[in-house]
Amino acid sequence: MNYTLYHYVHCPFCLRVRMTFGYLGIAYTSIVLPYDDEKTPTDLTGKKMLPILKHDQGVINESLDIMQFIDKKDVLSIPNKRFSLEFKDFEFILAKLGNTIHSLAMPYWIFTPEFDENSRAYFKKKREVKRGPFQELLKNQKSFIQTVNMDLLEISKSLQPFYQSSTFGVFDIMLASHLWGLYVVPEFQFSSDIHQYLLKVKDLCHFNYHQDLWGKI
Ligand SMILES: N[C@@H](CCC(=O)N[C@@H](CS)C(=O)NCC(=O)O)C(=O)O
Repeated sequence: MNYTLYHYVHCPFCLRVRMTFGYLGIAYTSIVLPYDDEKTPTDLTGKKMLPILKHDQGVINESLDIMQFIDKKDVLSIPNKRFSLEFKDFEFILAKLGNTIHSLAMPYWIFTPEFDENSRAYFKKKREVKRGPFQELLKNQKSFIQTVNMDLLEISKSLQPFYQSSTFGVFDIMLASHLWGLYVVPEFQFSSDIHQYLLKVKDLCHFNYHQDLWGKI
């Protein structure tokens, strides 16, 4: 099976797919799209939303559907887990955490090498509609950091050493892909237990955040 993944480097939903590919040891062609490219995703799926997986029989447009599709041997038990009560609770925690992380990281993501002048302006304009001016996000940074730290304290208690489990699983992929974005925020510092956890996940997933930008995959 040939896989082509269209993705953004900063996007946590894209990162979870990349981590899954890495964990399962499956090769794929990586295409990092500029954020202001509306045509490519719309031509593929009818909407501008990544990640998109193109495979031999068609295209898939939702991160969890993609992960489930490529996990042919059901190593991560995604179909079983994703409709459980436990999963609903986890998604709720993740949505809250992700929202604060986005407010902290977005003003910095746009200055990473993934963006050029046009895609930066496009991203900022689009995201400021929902989130408010990035200048304000930066001003409110302290309170976002406090919120994230409180949430991370709770999450730390659930690491056994993986999320609510002694073995690595899909929750770890989903959690780590959100947390990874915080490494670009200079004012934020991970506690050493969360940092060590993320390095473990990185290792298991053979994951290198910038690798796709360097074009080495
Ligand atoms: N439910 C989707 C969410 C994907 C998503 O939100 N993608 C964002 C990037 S983080 C996107 O493509 N946004 C495009 C835009 O708003 O222009 C999934 O899990 O794949």
